[in-house]
Amino acid sequence: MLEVIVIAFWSMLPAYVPNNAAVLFGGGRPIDGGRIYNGRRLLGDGKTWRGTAAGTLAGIAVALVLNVLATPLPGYLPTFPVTAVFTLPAGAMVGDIAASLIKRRTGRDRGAAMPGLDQLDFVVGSLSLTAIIAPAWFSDTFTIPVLLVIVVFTPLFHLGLNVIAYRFGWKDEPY
Ligand code: CTP
Ligand code: MG
Ligand code: K
Repeated sequence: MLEVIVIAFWSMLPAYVPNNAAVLFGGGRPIDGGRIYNGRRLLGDGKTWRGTAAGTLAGIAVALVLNVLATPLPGYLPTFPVTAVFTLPAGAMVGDIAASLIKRRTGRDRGAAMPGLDQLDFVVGSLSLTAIIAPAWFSDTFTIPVLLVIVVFTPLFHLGLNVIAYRFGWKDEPY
C-alpha cells in the first residue's frame, strides 16, 4: 500500500508543481487576449501565457530531476520518458485552462470556486494527455490502485498546498 502511494505521488509530482509555479510566476498577457463571448471572458485574466509557460517548464524540470534521483532510489519508482516529461506538466496546464473555460461558460467569475473541478482539472488533463501520447508508459505506471490513490489524495494535497500559498499571501483564494 505504501509503495502504491509513493508511486502515485512520485509520478504525479511533475503535474502537481505547474499550478503552483503558475501562481508564483504568472501574470502579464491573458491567453484569451481579453476576448469576450456571450458577455463573459473566454478564460479570464487568471490564465496567462507567462504562467502557463512557467508552469510547464517547472514541471519539466521536476520530471528531469526525478529521473536523476530514480537511479539510486528503489527500483519500483518509474522514470519519465521524454514524452511524459512534457505531457504531465503540459496536460496539467491544459486541464486548468479547460476548467476556466467551463467556469466562465457557467457564469463563474475569475477566482470563483467550483469544488471538484478545481482540485481535479489538472489531474484529468495530465493523465489524459499522457494516456494519448505515451500509452504504454501510462498503462505500466498508472495501474488501477495508483489511479485510485491519485484521485483520492490529490484533492487533499492540492487544497493543503493552496491553503499554505494563501496564508503566505501568494494566492488570492485558499482553493
Ligand atoms: N496563473 C497564470 N496562468 C495560468 C494559471 C494560473 O498566470 N495558466 C496564475 C494567475 O495569476 C492566477 C493564479 O495563477 O490568478 C491562480 O491560478 P488559478 O486559481 O488557476 O486562477 P484564478 O485566478 O482563480 O482564475 P480561474 O477562476 O480562471 O481559475
Ligand atoms: Mg483560483
Ligand atoms: K484552477
